[in-house]
Amino acid sequence: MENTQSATITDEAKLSFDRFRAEVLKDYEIACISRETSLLGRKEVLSGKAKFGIFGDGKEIAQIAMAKFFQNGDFRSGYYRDQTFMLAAELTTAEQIFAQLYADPNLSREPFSGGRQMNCHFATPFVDENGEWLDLADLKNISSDIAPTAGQMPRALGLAFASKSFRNIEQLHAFKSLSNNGEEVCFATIGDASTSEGHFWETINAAGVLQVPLAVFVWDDGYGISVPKKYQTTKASISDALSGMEKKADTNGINIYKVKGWDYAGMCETFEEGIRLARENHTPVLFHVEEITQPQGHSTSGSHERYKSSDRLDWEREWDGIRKMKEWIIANTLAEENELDEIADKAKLHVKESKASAWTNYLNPIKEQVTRAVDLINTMANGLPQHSAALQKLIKELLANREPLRRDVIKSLHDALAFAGNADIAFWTKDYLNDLQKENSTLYNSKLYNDGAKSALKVATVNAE
Ligand SMILES: Cc1ncc(C[n+]2csc(CCOP(=O)(O)OP(=O)(O)O)c2C)c(N)n1
Ligand SMILES: [Mg+2]
Repeated sequence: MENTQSATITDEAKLSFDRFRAEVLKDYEIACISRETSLLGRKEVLSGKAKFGIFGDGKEIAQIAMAKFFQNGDFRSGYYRDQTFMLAAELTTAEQIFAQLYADPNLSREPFSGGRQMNCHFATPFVDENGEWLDLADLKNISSDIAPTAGQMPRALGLAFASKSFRNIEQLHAFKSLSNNGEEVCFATIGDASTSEGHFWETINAAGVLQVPLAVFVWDDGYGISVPKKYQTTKASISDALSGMEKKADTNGINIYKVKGWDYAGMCETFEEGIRLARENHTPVLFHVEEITQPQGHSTSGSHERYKSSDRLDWEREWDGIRKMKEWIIANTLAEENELDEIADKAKLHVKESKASAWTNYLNPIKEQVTRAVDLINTMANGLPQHSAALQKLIKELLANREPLRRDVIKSLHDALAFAGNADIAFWTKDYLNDLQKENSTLYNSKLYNDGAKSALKVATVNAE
């Protein structure tokens, strides 16, 4: 009898160890996928396939830990660094990140904004196509990212305050699809430099007074673009600067934790506690995630080698979160180096394939336009011998462009028509140019506002009497 019991305990212990190990290795894989996405993403911009890129390299491990506590019904109100969180929460794929980088207007490939937003600006829908609320209490929700830094803070406060209202106001208890008795937490993310903004301070103060389920993660990589934090944060530490707002047993306020951005196990433990208290008691929490890096600098518009010392660059390499996680896995005998290298290689291949597929899907419709435009210009060249050479030159140039944009097709058609004047043979070219202009306008200019049945723009006017 005794033997059977101990065998069962051993089996269970082994099972739970296997599950733990699998989860850690999966996390390591996500970190590698995210990093490779950042590295290849930057290359795509620098080689001209996208206009601008901003990525989440250096923040991978912290965001994987954060995603573990993000539940259905929760909201994230964050900023452009959160690609790893999105991958870990299974709200995006590497392929979608590339589709957005290329500004693919197809919503099934770029579901966040259909190519209208800067890259790494995420969103999930809150309403269906008729403007009716989705079952938000059963979904992981992302409030649309916006470019003005710290702009995510007031809306994060509002979302957290909504949960408090759903819990405390009886008339709201009926709205089960919007809230599960206020059990939701709003996860807000912000960079160290943006904590200097008024929106941040007002939000933190209001959260401390109102006692709302808000969890703020400060990704402290020490810089706001090229400006080091000593020039913009009192005591160069946002948690020290905020310490007077810390909640004590008999006061309101916020819980404040300091963690290290490379410390996988430490962050998992600390986030678990802070988020639990926010969810259960509506005590706001701020995690000051220190010692985080940005291996490629701020964005594709600059080189951090120009403003970071070589000591700082060496330190960033040494304390890279993925490197530290790898060391931790090996030190805890969860896997050996070669297994981790295999995971990293597999991740690289996955990202390479995702990138290629996103690019092909983005380019194919444009290539079809090129074929049609070449056909039409060719017909014009045959019918207008005096302009044949010039028109053939346009065709040659368009075909030589290996990565044509919609704009290049439009330009070729436009230039071709300039030669044709009012000649009858230009009729179908004009017609096609017209169609493409309409199509492009729908692709990028529609849906900037709610254009559904409940659009504010559809409210009937009441004329003054
Ligand atoms: C309101 C506003 N001011 C300035 C900018 C330009 N800007 C974009 S990112 C950035 C630095 C942000 O640094 P930090 O908050 O530390 O975030 P990090 O990029 O380091 O993660 C600035 C100044 C902006 N987008 N919005
Ligand atoms: Mg920063």
